[in-house]
This record gives sequence, C-alpha cells and structure tokens, in this order.
Amino acid sequence: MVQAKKQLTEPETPAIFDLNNYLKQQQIIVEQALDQSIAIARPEKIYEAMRYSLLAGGKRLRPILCLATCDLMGGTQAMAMPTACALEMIHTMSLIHDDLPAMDNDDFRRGKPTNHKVYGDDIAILAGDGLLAYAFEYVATQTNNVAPENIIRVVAALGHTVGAAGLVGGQVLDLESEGKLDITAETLSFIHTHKTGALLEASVVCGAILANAESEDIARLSRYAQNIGLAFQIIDDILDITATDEQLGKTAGKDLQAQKATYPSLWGLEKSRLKAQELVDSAIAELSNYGIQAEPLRAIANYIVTRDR
Ligand code: GRG
Repeated sequence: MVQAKKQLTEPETPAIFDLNNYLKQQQIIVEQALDQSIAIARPEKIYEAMRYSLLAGGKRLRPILCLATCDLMGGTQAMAMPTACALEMIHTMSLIHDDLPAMDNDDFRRGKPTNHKVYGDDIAILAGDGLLAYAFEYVATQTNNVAPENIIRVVAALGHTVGAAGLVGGQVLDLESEGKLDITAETLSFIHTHKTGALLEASVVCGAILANAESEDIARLSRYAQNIGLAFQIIDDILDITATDEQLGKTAGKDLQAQKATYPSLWGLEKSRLKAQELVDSAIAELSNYGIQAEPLRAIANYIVTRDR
C-alpha cells in the first residue's frame, strides 16, 4: 500500500530554525539506522570492515539531505530512511576506495586510521564493494510505503550517480589531472560536479522521488543541489588549506602536496569564498516557492559555507 503524503500546512507563528539542534537530532537518527542496517555475519571480518568505516562518524550530510527533501515534498522520514542509509553506504565506499594507496593514499579518515590501514588493501577494496552492493539491496528490499516505480527510479538514479557518468568518471579525471596545475575551470568543474556534486544531488533528488514529487519540484531541487554541491567542494578545497588535521579528521594540505588544481589555486582564497557564497545564495533562491518547511534545506545550504570541518 502506498502511504498518503503529509499535509503541507504551515504553523501560524514560524519558530526560528535551530540548525545545530536539527543536525544533531538527525545525525542521531541516521546513526541508529546505519547501526541497524548491517549485522555481523560470516565471514565476520568483512562485516566488521564495512561497519568500521560506515559507523566511523562523519557529518551524515547526504542522508540528512535526503530525509529533509522527502519531508519537504510531503513524504515521511520512514519512506526515505533506507535510501538515506544507502547514500551513506555509497559515500563511505567512495571514501574507503579514495583513501587506498592506488588512489589518494591517505592514512586517516573521520579521525581514525583508514580502512586499509586497519584491514589491509584487499579487505578494504572488498569492504567498499560490499557496501556498494548492499546499498542497492537495501533500497530495493527495505523501502516501504513507496510506489514500486519510484523505488526503481531511485535505484536507477543511484546507479547513474556512482558509475562512469558520476563518481567513477569524476575520480578518473581527478587522477588524470594530478600534477597538472594548469587545468581549466571547466575541467575542475567537471571533476567536482561528478566526484562530489553528483551524490549530493542524488541525495536531494531521491528524497523528492520517494515523496512522489512533481517534475518541476524535482528540477528546482536538483538545481538547489547542484549549487550546494559545487559550494561544498569549494569550501572543501579551502578547508584543505586553512583547517587542521584534527578539525578535518584526515590529513590536511593534501591537495598542495599532490599538486592538485583546486578552486583556491585557480581563484585564490577570497574569491573562492565569494564564489561559494554566491552558489549558496543561488541554491536558496531555488527554494523561494516553499515556505518555512524548506528551512532545513536553506539552513543546510548556509552551513555548507560556514562549516569548519
Ligand atoms: C562509487 C563505484 C564508486 C567508486 C568510487 C573513489 C571514487 C570512485 C570516487 C571518489 C569520490 C570522493 C571521495 C569524493 C570526495 C567527496 C568529498 C568532498 C568527501 C567528503 O565528504 P564529507 O565532508 O565527509 O561529507 P564526511 O566524513 O563528513 O561524511
């Protein structure tokens, strides 16, 4: 049975939205759902490796975006939670593989030794593969009260996002661009819209699909997500220069060390900050049709440029 959507009514006196509290609450809910999503089975080692990275913390931005968008479009948290968990499984998988010696070769992630440092390269590759496959199984088997055609649309959107048209393609161009400080703004934008932006966009779009949103809403929310996705990466590049290892939970200064072209290397720190703010303003402008129920998405957009980790 397909569950009825919630009524889109607004309270008479809008309360001031407390983003910190909202993020904290949503993080707790997502942590609990992730913890319950994968049980240890035989062979224990692979499940432990998958759980080690999945439950290592992180901002949980992608699941929170998915839940917030489903809510905005009149759906419920329960409808979106399996997809929210799957997004975090895919994100975690991409971090595990990105940290491997054959890729970015990093020793720390989310304040802990990287997966391959604890379990070895072989198990880390397989832990990533296990998380990626399970993400799709999880959406297909655990999503309730959503029309089957919308579940299929979500599975297709996730597949498109992780493949050569998304994360994989962005990562390949990123690897090819290493050591080339003269790459163009267009190439840099291609790398980041695919490597970083695509999964953030999928988080928002899938949340909307699960709530059976109209195509105009999906298009608008997609543009919101594209803008915050690029802003997120610009701030990521800035933090790689300005933040500490402790703040980031990973090695800072890696971009300079690996001779990677970044937004600050292209535009400087100040112009990069201004660009990120402009993108966030454009993202928020896409939400002008929605009332205070879009406050979480507006606040998340603002958080993206003010975050320090
Ligand atoms: C998906 C099949 C498949 C392969 C992966 C390795 C790879 C191909 C892609 C790399 C993707 C990647 C690591 C992009 C960087 C995205 C990014 C800015 C990550 C940091 O995200 P945060 O700050 O991290 O949200 P937390 O730890 O808070 O979740």
